[in-house]
Amino acid sequence: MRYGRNRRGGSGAYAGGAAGGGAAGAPGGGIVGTGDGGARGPGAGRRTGSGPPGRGAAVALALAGCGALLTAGCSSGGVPPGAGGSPPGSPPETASPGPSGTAQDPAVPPARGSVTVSGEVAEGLESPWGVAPLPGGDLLVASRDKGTISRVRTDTGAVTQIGRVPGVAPGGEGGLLGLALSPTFASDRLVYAYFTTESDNRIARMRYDEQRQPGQQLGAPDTVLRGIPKGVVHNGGRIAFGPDRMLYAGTGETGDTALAQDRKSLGGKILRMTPDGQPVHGNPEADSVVYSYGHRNVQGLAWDKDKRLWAAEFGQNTWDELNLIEPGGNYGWPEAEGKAGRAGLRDPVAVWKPDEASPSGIAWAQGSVWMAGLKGERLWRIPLRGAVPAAEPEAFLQGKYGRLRTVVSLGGDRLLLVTSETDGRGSPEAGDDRVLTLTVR
Ligand SMILES: [Ca+2]
Repeated sequence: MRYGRNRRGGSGAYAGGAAGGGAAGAPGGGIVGTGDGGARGPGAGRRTGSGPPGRGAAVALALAGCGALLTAGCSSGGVPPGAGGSPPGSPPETASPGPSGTAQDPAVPPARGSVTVSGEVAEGLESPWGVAPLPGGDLLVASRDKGTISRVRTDTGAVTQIGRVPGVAPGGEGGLLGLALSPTFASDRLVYAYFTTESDNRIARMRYDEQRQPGQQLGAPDTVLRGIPKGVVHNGGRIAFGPDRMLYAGTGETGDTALAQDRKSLGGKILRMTPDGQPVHGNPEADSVVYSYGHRNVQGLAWDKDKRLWAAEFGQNTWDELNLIEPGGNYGWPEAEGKAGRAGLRDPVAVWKPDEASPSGIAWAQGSVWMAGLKGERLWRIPLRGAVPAAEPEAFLQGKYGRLRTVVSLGGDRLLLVTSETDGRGSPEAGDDRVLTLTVR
């Protein structure tokens, strides 16, 4: 059974599309940068398929030991035996003519991957953005424009609003954005949210009380960090707890490019803070939550099995970026976009033309980073050999579900994927937006 519309008329096999490591194409092709991945060109509507899938497609999501750390990437699940480096005495790579030598190294994923859409968890969602899997398998999903959080039952597909986040002022790319569960959610029931208000972007936490009436199950927000600059565009918005149980946030420069290099500003940064919103001891600068800078608009955060932090951000006209984040690193914007090779600036690990990506969420699974493209309407797989790509990025699901906003690891080979056709830049069709489950390799 195929769950998606397939305007390209494919066979339903979700084989990878064109590789696109960013080597081709002249920069500066006159594309208007939209920060959040602008709308497709005219006439690009998806073919209406054979109707929405039955609710029988809903699947149960076992959480395989990932607990509350699943918000944007689970670093604990699915680690293959022997992962973490080449075993001593492994054959030299020259034994393999391929680019990755995967046959000899179980820690490196194959050069070519696969994606199977295994189910549809929910449909009919309005401007979904952040997703947080709950212990037991249900999901919390944020509506950017409604400012509400809903619970999705993964056994029935039922969607129930649990509450509204007070103070959300949606507009442009702003609104209720990322969600994350407290690392001690089992005892404190705290849900973290990143959202745009009338004056700023901020992070607050609310207690989720399932004993109360639906719609009134969120306690009063406790703001842990305020003063992240807001704009019509480039609000960042992804939050996630890392393997160190600290809270990370990707922010944007709001269109005021100078903020990205201003280390006193919280805009155009990756932030690292305690669960209370305080600077973490050991951050690059004392008494600052700034962890890395020189970013344009970061909406993707994930950790690999070796606890490296990866981040995706939107380029302006030329290059979207996947970066390996080092504390204190300057990632270039606005001095550089893409790979500049300039002293003092950290180059991205991989780049894409914005038409092919415009990346929002990322997740790590099975040795690869998986990156959801908005304007690109595809899921990118970036197989990794340690800190570098093991092979060219590979595209999946191209054009099948429209704009893709959020991808979350469920551990092992399973991902959640959230579409973004109702965000004002898509062409929503019956059933949009959706949450899908994927099995990947
Ligand atoms: Ca950069």
